[in-house]
Amino acid sequence: MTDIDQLCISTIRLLSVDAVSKANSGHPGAPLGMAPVAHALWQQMKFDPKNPHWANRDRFVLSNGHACALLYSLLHLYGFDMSIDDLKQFRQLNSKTPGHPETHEVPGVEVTTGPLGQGISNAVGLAIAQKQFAATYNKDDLALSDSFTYAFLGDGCLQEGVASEASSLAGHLQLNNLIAFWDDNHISIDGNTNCAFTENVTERYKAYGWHIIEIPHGDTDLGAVKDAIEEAKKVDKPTLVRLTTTIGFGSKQAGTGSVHGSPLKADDVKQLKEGMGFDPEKSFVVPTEVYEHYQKHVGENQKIYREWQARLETYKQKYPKEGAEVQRRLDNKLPENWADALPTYTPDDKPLATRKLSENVLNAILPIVPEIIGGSADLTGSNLTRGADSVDFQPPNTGLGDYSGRYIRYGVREHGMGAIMNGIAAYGANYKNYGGTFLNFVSYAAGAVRLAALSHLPVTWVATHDSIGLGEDGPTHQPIETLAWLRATPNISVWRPADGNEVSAAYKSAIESTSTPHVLALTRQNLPQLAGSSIEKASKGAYTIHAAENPDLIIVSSGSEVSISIDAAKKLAEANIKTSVVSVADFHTFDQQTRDYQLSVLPDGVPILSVEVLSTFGWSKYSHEQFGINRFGASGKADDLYKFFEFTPEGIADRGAKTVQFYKGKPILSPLNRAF
Ligand SMILES: Cc1ncc(C[n+]2csc(CCOP(=O)(O)OP(=O)(O)O)c2C)c(N)n1
Ligand SMILES: *[C@@H]1O[C@H](CO)[C@@H](O)[C@H](O)[C@H]1NC(C)=O
Ligand SMILES: *[C@@H]1O[C@H](CO)[C@@H](O)[C@H](O)[C@H]1NC(C)=O
Ligand SMILES: CC(=O)N[C@H]1CO[C@H](CO)[C@@H](O)[C@@H]1O
Ligand SMILES: [Mg+2]
Repeated sequence: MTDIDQLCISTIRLLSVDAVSKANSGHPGAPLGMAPVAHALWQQMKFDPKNPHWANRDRFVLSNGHACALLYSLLHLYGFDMSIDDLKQFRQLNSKTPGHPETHEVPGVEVTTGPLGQGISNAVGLAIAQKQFAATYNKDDLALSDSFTYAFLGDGCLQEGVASEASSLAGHLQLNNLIAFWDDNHISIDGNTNCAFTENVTERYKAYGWHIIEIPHGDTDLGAVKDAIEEAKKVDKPTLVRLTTTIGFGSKQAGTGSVHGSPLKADDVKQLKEGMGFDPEKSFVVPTEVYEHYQKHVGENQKIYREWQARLETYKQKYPKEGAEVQRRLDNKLPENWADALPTYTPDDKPLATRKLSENVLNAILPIVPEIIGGSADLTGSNLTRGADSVDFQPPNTGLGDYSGRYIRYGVREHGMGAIMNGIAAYGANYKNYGGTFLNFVSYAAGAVRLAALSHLPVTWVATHDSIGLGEDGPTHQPIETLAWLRATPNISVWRPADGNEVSAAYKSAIESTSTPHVLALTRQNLPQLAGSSIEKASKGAYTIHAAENPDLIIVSSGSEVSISIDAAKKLAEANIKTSVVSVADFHTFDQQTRDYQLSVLPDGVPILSVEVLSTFGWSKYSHEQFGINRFGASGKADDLYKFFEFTPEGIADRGAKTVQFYKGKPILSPLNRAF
């Protein structure tokens, strides 16, 4: 280790410690332990702090997101948009240095991390996207994409199931562009990892198909880090570097759990600074040589960036068709008029399951929108998520596909799939990626779904078998609370389309989305094509699909219950109860419409009944009375279940009549009209 290396590492350590101390909150342990590897790794990485979204940059993922003071310090030293004042605002309200790294808040943060296990799984998605992009566009004489994905992860990440799912797939896929550093410090919050985490991790990762490199002296051996990166770049597998370090290196609490997540005591900071030759009275100090050292690397990287730009220009001249497509994608624009390809339907078209209608959409748009890639968690056949001409994304040597393939076999790994989808979306290049599973099993991926919403990633869950309508598989498979949970999550579009036009509207919203994840809840059972639906109307989220003049009752419903509700409305009309039906295809989209429009759909003065074969939780937002299923479902034929739970025209009409009776003579405000 040279003097300048030592000075850089000390600076990273002390910036991190000072940030945590000033906030009196945060995690000094891992930044102290990982500063050397961070210093050594970032010197090998390709990125330009002034163009943080450069498509061919190397990606860095801090899966142990609690160590974010380390990341913020690096971003500052390398000249990203991160000032010393930002570091001083660590963990304060509205700062650029939130308590865990948030990608949409901080330039240079590739993915939002903190929930352990997610980051390394996102990294698998980033690596998949890079490989897919490279295989699609690179030419023998012109490589547009040759970047790597690097990740740091701790003992915590390695204990989380999601990381195992994603790592297993990464091994199968032979993602040799993925290089991960395990901070093997034997410590987590409860102290020594020997109390709960004793398997042979490297053997486990070897079994997944990873290449293993061991660095026993991670506190000091910078050369080994450089060598490891070189070696990892040569093998045909993802690499896990087991880097043995000391948590809280240099602190009096070094090597203990107490340094994981508590600011160092004042006297500890003092001895730490003195030991490193820094003035103990000063904070947030960066020696000029340190800035200069990092700036030199930035200068070299900016040259590489300019060379790449020139390469892109050459590419566009030499390969005009692909070049235009690449440029379009880098500009985050969809192909012009792509939405014209979305199928539309009339009531004369035959009844179909919305999962089948979803397949029709995919078959129509996959050929014209190359950035749509997708996959399924081993339910390809029943979820109908694979386009007719799809090639699988697979290592060529398996004979199962190649890396330009656009269909990912996720295996039975919903949570891993969700986190990988997030990583693919975070890669950029306009990727629009979807993953299929049963709606009920989206819950398995709750951690990843929530992070997609928090970090504004436009991923799409194709969630089939969306209710008791799946029938015989029974209550273990029938979602009840799932949509309430998803609709309660901020910033997710949760579509439950009622027919083919609404399925097309749902996909239009999903593909055009740049920052909102989508869940498309689709049926197993056939549904009729409805009179009065259209892509345009459904694109407002909710609309009157069956209108009565001066209605006595409005039924709001979604998906498979819309057509039954329309039949109920006809029955009610015979009993002189004029009933309109509103199809609520997506709460989130409807909530963004103008108040005037919303109130035109759900006006004052009319009692409103919601109808959906799922939990009623959440529907009081749009209705006075709710008809749903607030218990688990049952195993049986779908038709029998609908009868058993009384989701028939008669059963709905009965609740409708009772609603009208109950509200007769009472003043009725639209549920949308509230005090604030
Ligand atoms: C999913 C999840 N569960 C729990 C936590 C709380 N948590 C934060 S750090 C941590 C321990 C992590 O240990 P390790 O990865 O070894 O980090 P180190 O202490 O070595 O820095 C835990 C349990 C979390 N952030 N995410
Ligand atoms: C893991 O297994 C390998 C191969 O058996 C062995 O060499 C190594 O010492 C083991 N590591 C631990 C931490 O047990
Ligand atoms: C939802 O996303 C929008 C834009 O992406 C953002 O402005 C808003 O703050 C987000 N809301 C929540 C609750 O996260
Ligand atoms: C191929 C496949 O997975 N088929 C499944 C389709 O969905 C039904 C209902 O859940 C299952 O019973 C099938 O096994
Ligand atoms: Mg640890």
